[in-house]
Amino acid sequence: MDRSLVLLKPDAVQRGLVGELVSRLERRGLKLTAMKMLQADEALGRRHYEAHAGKPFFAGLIEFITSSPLVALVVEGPGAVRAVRSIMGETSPEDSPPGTIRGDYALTIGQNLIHGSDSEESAEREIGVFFTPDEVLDYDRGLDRWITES
Ligand code: DAT
Ligand code: MG
Repeated sequence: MDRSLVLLKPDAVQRGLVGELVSRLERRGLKLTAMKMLQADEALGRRHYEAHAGKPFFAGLIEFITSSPLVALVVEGPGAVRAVRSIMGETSPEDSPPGTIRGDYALTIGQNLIHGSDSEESAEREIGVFFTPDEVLDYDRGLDRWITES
């Protein structure tokens, strides 16, 4: 089954939006298979955002992601990567329409509340950055027959 790593970034935790954002993922039908709160250190931040190393915003990005606790989740469902991206909106909140998380709750690219993997390959890599295999749970949800065709 398709999976995505989701981070509810430090601004989401500080603003008390964790419940609201998790709720949007759940309501879409995505299954939560792992979730934890943690304080990312610089090494973890750099590992997660390694594709952005060397970009002008990289130092600020690492400073932000390590500035306060975040919540990391794994969500599962058909097309999970694209589903999460569509719930998030665009990278810049300015380009994100109302109805998306960034379009409803964020104003600036540097504090855009949520991370979602951009491909299935990055999802698998990023899940490994935040979770050990035994922390990602495998369980049945009875309601899945009402959400996904098998
Ligand atoms: P996304 O988070 O939508 O996947 P990304 O992977 O391109 O976006 O970039 C990761 C994060 O880096 C993004 O959420 C916010 C920050 N960022 C990206 N582009 C930026 C820019 N031009 N200026 C400042 N921060 C930026
Ligand atoms: Mg990205």
